[in-house]
Amino acid sequence: MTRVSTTQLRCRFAERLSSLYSVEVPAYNTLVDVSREVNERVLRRDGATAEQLGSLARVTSERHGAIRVGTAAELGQVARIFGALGMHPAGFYDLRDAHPLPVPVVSTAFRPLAREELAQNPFRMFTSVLVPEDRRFFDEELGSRLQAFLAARQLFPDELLILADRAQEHGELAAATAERFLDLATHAFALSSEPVDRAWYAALEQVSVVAADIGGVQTTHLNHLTPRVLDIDELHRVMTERGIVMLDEIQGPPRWDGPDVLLRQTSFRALAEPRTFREADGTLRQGSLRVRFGEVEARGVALSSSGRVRYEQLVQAVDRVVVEDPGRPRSEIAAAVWNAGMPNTYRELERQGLAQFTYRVADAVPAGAAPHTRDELIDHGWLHIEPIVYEDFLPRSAAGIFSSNLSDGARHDDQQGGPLRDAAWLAAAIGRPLHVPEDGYAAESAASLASVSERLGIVLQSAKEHGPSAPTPPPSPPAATTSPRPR
Ligand code: OOG
Ligand code: NI
Repeated sequence: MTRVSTTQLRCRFAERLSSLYSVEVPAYNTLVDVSREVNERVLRRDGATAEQLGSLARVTSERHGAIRVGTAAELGQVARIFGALGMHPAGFYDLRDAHPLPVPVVSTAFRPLAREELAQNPFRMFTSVLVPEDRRFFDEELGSRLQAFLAARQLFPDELLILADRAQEHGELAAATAERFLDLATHAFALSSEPVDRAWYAALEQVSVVAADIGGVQTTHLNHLTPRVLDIDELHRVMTERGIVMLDEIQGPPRWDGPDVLLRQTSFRALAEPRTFREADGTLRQGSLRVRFGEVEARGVALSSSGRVRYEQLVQAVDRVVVEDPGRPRSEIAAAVWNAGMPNTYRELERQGLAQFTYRVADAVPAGAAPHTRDELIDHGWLHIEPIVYEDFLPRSAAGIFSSNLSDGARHDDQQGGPLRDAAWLAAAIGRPLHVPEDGYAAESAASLASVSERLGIVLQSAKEHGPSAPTPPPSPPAATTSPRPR
């Protein structure tokens, strides 16, 4: 009997969701088509270097989705479903004090962790869970009603969860069972045609559109499905040419003189989708909701912990100069700040220990190469460095993506404290450990250096991480600025 492995289940699930979303949100197709065109063009333009951060095959089929659930219990169930697909929780993001708009959720991403699994299919799901106990958003009364509503619904049928556990336990399912599992899993993330209770939805919308999207209905659904492109500026240009209005801002690092770093994302605004509403008197009426949108992303090299410190400093420097020099486009300011404050080659990022790389011994290393340092071997061309691609998300970009699609602010009372929701809380809700992205990249780099050391018979030191030395952003008058909090 044919068996379907968790890896194959993940590939098929990603394809199923893509087919589903292309029917539900047709503009997604345009995004996918343009992404493919842009990727092929970049490959022709840049040759082999285009594939330094992943093969064209991987990048072209690469997607991330986003879903939102209401409770720790629902999150735990989601973890079982994704566990069956070889996707594990990585990273913790708190969007409740996000700027410009706070969102009453905390998030993680489910994704494959091992390099080989990522190469097969890196499908990941940004997953947010609502915090109805957070009094900065929900008063006592609304918060309790919300909790009762959420406790009474069932997002995932028992059969789906049982099959998920079976797949996880055995690492595979029989072919027919796999089909059943994929049908149920895909259906669980489809937009429901069940009528939406108008008054209840509206009450939550007063607090936050995201709260209404999560807790205003009996089901969950995919919020977006994001293709990856090799040149996001080019994609932005082509989409605009085709008449799809993209948001002006690209979240994350700017276009600058250096290589792609971490993650750059942009989206088009949520489209009105027809939904049926149940009115207070019980009648059904057609209406529409703008909740789901299209997003696209470009991925770059992962940073080390000192690189992340540097990144945060640059983010703050950009914010500062934007305030001081409101006439100048943000993208221009950001490029100047980055060019001044971040080394603009892989070689230099590696030398300064700011970004993460793996190491490969060149084909022809002369005898006598041995008594050299890591730097010397690289400079002689005997040791090649290869960037490790960033597989995760950025809290500030996520906040920007959320808020870019919210028309108005969430009700938010800063006088109230919020309940503690941290990585440990999330891990407990899920019932399994949370992968720490930075540790993963560091370990991969260190393992690669160790194996190269062994091969050459010498001990190679990794780049000494530079301390959080301040970069040199363009000078700014100290008065009249409030430095934003790091996020
Ligand atoms: C998630 C927003 C964040 C990303 O790629 O950073 C996100 C959501 O809207 O549910 O998708
Ligand atoms: Ni996203």
